[in-house]
Amino acid sequence: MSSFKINSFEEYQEIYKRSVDDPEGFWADIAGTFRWQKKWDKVLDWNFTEPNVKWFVGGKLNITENCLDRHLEKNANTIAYIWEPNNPNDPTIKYTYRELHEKVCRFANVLKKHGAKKGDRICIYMPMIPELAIAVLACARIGAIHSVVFGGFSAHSIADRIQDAQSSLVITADGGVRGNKEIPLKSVMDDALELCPSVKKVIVFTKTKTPVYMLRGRDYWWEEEQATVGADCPAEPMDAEDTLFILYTSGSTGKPKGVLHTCGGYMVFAQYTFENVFQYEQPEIFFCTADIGWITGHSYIVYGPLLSGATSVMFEGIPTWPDPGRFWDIVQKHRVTTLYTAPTAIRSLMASGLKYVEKKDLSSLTKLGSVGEPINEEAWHWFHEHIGKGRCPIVDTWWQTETGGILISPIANITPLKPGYATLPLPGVQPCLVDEKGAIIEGNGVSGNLCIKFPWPGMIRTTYGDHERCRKTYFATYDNMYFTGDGCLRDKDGYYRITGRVDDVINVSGHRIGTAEVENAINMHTGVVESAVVGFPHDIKGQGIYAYVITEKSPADPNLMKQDILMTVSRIIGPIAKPDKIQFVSGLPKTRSGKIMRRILRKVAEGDLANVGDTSTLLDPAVVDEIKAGVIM
Ligand code: 6R9
Repeated sequence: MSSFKINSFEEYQEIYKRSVDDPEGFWADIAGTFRWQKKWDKVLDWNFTEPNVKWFVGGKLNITENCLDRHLEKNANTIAYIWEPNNPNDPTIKYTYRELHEKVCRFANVLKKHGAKKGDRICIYMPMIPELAIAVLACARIGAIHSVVFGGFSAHSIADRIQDAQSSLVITADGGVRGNKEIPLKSVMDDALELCPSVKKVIVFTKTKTPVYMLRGRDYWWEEEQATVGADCPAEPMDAEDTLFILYTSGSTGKPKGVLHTCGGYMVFAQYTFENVFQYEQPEIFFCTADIGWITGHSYIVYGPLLSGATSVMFEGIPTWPDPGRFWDIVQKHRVTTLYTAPTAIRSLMASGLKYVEKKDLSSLTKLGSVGEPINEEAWHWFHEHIGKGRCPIVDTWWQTETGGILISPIANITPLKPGYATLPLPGVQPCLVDEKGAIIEGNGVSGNLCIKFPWPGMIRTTYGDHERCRKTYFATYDNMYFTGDGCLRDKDGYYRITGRVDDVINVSGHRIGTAEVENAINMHTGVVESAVVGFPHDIKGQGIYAYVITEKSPADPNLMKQDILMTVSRIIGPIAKPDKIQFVSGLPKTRSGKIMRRILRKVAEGDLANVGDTSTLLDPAVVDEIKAGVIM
């Protein structure tokens, strides 16, 4: 396959060194293996102060030519996707690269027919069906910017994202199914669209045959439209630094931000990381269990595997339906070789017991992967022993929406593993640990805040519509460095272990949720005066959400009030942001300047009542005793 695959640990060390000594030469060699309509003039232009980062300046390309057209000559009949439906009794659908190419081109023509053009923002709100990948690629084909919104978000969240991006077109489905739950996607979208005058056209795919409202002149059926267009759609020439997509993610402040990625750098980084970390080779079967609504799905269900000409399994459902053996059934049925999943899924399947694993034929597996949150050693060992049968390496891949692809991870079968460690940076990635004052901590056996001190092609370029926010969030904390928001330790061997967020972001089942976002949602409830939200350790989810809530008057029916608050959060954000625990309090621990001391609230939520620390600087230290007395364990 490609010429940039690392073959041994010695080679890793050599290549890593070269990538630091000569980053431009290193990345130019990798980029040279792609199909460019015009070669770049300059590999890299950058500063981290504005910030302004440009890769492959002056180059022209279309990522879909690299994902699809490039494979047609020799591998047109290779399977691109094996789609596994939610209901195991429904038929599997397989698409070859040739079929996928045709479907993407056809749907791209539908988008064009409805006025979509280069630079337009298109919101995609769909279930995990092949048409979601097709919609994403069709946008890229014509140079429109896709903004995929996870199917579990509420109308309110969708509206925020559509308004922020000023999307003009929406692609959705009548409904979706996950487990035994049906999600009325179009109906949720209709509610969102009441608030979104920028949207002129909506294309609706028929999935569940749920009755839907179809507004004349605005709403069109996917199936009908695609019958009216041809299958030939030349790829729009894109500048390497033209926008490929926006993906919204939570941060410390209330409003999710639109992380923006560009065509050239993201493309190079997605394939480079996919092939190296997973050491992918045809005819392996790669199964990433993420949803395309998150970055993991963008990079390792859509772009990375397709760029590599890989065969992937795409799964519509959830790991626990019809029973907690579903992943293993899929592995067995499709002879999956590489399973890339999240610690939260592993812990939940582990809790269901071995009876769901024992009779399954997992002999096809050769590699395992983990992403989304730190993997605890118990889950690591269970995954290694009971799923990988001791013979499959686990690549614990650390990265973020903002990084576009994997930054720190073992390379399968090459990097010596250590449970709980993301191990070493990929060549081309220069991490460092920084202390509170911003000084780089050298040497091993140290810990600090994780930063990256040199650009990599897949990195965030801006936050959509608000460059200052991007600068402040990622480039202003420390001079000349990208700040990840994660804490990290580097052990005596130089191995990295990510310890979790150091900002006000909670990682619930691998999903990033901003505490401020949840607080804003809780505060929307009429009876609520103020709230404070913190994370606490949760056996399955990694972190759970603990909310301290001050109400106007003491609730007559506290249980009902809690239900109301949960409903409110579901409406405003989505079910994933619902607090696990709600404690009613009469006040919050605040400093004299009015800042909530979250450190104290975190300690209480963790149940570590003895170690809340110094409370003498609080406005009202007595409130801490009340909070401690009412803690929900
Ligand atoms: C890809 C993705 C990013 C945050 C990140 C960190 C946590 C992701 C991890 C991990 C420890 C790993 N995270 N992978 N922590 N080990 N292997 O998850 O992107 O949704 O943006 O979340 O997830 O805290 O900062 P995103």
